[in-house]
Amino acid sequence: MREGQPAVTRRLDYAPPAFWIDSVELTFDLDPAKTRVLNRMRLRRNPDVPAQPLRLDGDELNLSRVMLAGQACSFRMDGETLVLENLPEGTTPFELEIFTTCYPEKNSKLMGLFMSGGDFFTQCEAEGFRRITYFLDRPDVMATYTVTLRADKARYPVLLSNGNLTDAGELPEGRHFATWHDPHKKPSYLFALVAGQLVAREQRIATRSGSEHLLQVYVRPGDLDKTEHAMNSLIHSVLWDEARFGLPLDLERFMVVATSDFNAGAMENKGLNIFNTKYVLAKPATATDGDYDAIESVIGHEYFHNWTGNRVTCRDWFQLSLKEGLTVFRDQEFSQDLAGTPSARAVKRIQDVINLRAAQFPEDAGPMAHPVRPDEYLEISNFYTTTIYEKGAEVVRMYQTLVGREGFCKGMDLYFQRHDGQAVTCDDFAQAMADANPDSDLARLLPQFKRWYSQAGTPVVKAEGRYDGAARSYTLTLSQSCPATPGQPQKAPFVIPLRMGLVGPDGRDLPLQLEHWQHAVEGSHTVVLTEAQTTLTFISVDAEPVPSLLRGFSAPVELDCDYSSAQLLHLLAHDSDPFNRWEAGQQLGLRKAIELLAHAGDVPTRPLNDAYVAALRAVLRHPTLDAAFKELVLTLPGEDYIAEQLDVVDPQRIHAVCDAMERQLAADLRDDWQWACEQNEHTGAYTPDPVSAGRRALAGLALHMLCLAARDSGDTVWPGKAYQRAKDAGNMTDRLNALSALLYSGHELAGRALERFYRLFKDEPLALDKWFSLQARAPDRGGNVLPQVRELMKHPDFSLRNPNRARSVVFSYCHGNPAAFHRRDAAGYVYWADRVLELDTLNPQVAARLARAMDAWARLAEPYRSAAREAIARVAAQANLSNDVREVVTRALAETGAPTAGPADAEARTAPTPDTPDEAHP
Ligand code: B3K
Ligand code: ZN
Repeated sequence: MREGQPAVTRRLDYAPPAFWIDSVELTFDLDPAKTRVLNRMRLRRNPDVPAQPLRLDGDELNLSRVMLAGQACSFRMDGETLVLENLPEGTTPFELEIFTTCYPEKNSKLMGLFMSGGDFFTQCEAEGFRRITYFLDRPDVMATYTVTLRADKARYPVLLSNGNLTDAGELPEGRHFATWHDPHKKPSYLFALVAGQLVAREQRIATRSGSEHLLQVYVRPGDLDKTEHAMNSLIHSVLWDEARFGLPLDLERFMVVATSDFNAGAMENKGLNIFNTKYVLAKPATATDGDYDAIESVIGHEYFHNWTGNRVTCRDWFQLSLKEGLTVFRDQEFSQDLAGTPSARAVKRIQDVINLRAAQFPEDAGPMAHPVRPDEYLEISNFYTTTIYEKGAEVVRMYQTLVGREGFCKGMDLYFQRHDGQAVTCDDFAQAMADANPDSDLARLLPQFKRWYSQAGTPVVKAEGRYDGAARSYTLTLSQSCPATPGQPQKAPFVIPLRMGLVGPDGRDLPLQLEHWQHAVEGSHTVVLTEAQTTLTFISVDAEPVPSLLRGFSAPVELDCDYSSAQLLHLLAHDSDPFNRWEAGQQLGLRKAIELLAHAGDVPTRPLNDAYVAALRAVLRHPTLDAAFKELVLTLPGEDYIAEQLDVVDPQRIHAVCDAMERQLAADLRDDWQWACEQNEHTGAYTPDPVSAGRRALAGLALHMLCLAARDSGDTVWPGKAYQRAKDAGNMTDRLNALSALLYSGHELAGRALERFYRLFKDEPLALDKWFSLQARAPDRGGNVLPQVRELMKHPDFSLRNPNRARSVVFSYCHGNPAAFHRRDAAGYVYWADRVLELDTLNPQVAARLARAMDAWARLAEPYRSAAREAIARVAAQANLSNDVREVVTRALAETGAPTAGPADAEARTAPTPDTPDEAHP
């Protein structure tokens, strides 16, 4: 909607539909310039709703004809809505026929029916089906679909839609047709069609229950050699969902199709998943370990939606996390189960938490903060957020923590028993979990637990411990609070499962015995916090322990504990919980960064103290820890995560602090990096398994550090090796790590290595995206990145219309390179505003994502803050903005943020407690 006042949709305004649609027959005459769509529906009035006209959603459609029971029928338009008033009374079903046309080749929004590489694809979630035909385009209207596709046979030999192929044949003039019938009722957002020149990797599988299925992965003809991993991931997904949750594949045929023009990562259309090529195509030469992992988890994610999303769907879009949070949780569990060893599982958990903190915590602290179940939206596409997905997954994980793995499976069983085939709410899921576990803390605390769905913001748990040697007791005081968020100044206490242990002086877990307990327990215990403040007293504690809190990141909260550096070093050396062991190292790094940021003046060249460096060396040289875990511990906290801890953010200074810390680590551990690189650089024939991927990651970090150290020492050996590696590596992970080590250390060989890379991969779009992205994320040297980004946009391989390419350049710069983007001359912001406006005319969803690069503007230090506000205001002043961008910039401008202050006043939101002089300092 671009005219008049944009309409806000509110959760509490939900009303059931006035009509049901039982079945739909769609016939498409596919033509890029003008596709004709005949829609024959059987509808009936909903007897539970007072009689009213039928209002069918539409968007940019060209209406030719409406027929009721075979007769022309009167209608009127209310904006884009088709209104039919003279329909039969009573609840007898009637047939409506609507004939429309649409223009796929003009569809740059990539919602509805669009072209990609000359082939037809669709994207209907959330509200794209209304761009294909007039419909009750809402998830609680579920119908049976029969779809006939007609098209030129030579140009579009493959014709696909949901369900089973029931008929196919020739038509006059070189055309052909295919008819598909989907036996499962579904909401319109799960409809899909694909037509084009595609080839498939096929695999027949038999599941545990003995049923047979055909799995297909469709790609463009040259890409078949990059589909093996996607197929393997799909097979693993089918087997895992059956084994872990007893959920079988309910279709004879399950198809995955890849397109290179896609707004999202993938889409779970029933039986016909459509994927961004990024999450399908991989071979060792073109895809990194990270790509292999992402393919496995996105293939899993979309497949798991078949039950959590498709069989049981959402009543309305406010319930989005019902399917997304649950399905992210399931894909995270799938990846952990596939990773196998406890260490590999912990690595996956740590990576998930890094992502949550880098993206969701800032979202919860910014203008777009919203509860896991939002209360209102202007544009639903803006609410496919990390809060709905990743925080939603943490909420689901807390159910499992509270009721146990078995209890969680029981809850899932009951959820499907009650709701299979229905469109339901987050309350229904919560109730099933509680009812299946009537004696659990969850059942007792359900109304309070559900605050996780209604209150936005990241809660803070403050912990204070006191050891009483005489009484042999340890008292832990835990207080929770939650910052105000837009529209929610006050928060009530959450239910917070806090997994914890007490680490003794020898590094082992002490037995845990709360004062009212008869016996002690070994290892960890989960405390369930429900009050603003809770005091726990542990007895029979023989020596002063170091508390290890929030083990495994048992709740999506920030922990504020006044650890001394010595205590953190103790946890880093010994914690039996790998997550907290890693976390202790991160907290040491974070404190040091915050301490440096609190002081004005030049950043010291050697900011880290010996004990911290020695502790990191000990991890790096550790004889039994896995390489993947070492790589995570040795990676300093990210600039975004550090910024998140501050009330006033100076991105340049944060970068300078991180740079100084990293350079010292590079220099002080030079011999150790060399050792680590040599130990891990040869991983043999490529397989994406966690052990060899971990070794490549550690070798990559070591090479990065060695090139960084070479910059200061003048050494040419390691940059030379990096160049060779960028040239000859047998897989993309090693090649890209080497190229990035050269580029990030600013070595003169970087230019040549980049040129070579381009020549090698100019015909591989996904590899080329990496080439673009690497340059847009490069360290800023004298303001050179922005001009470089502008140059990249002139490159013949650049196109703003292709979302992957736009993301690889524009997003990499605006979202992924804070020190280059936040320029004192505001040129980064001018560039951002220009691109948001330009993209908005092409693809509002992509534009709105870019618009969010300015979410944290109100906490910026001057001169960034005023310049950022001005740029946002310039976008907001544009007439005819899409609802997508309008919502993001309006919310941003409503922020007031912290009082303006220079970098010298930078203050930590959770200020570190100054260490006593005799304690170790990081
Ligand atoms: N459900 C889709 C998301 C579609 C995005 C719509 N703007 C992918 C997923 O979460 O599985
Ligand atoms: Zn999803």
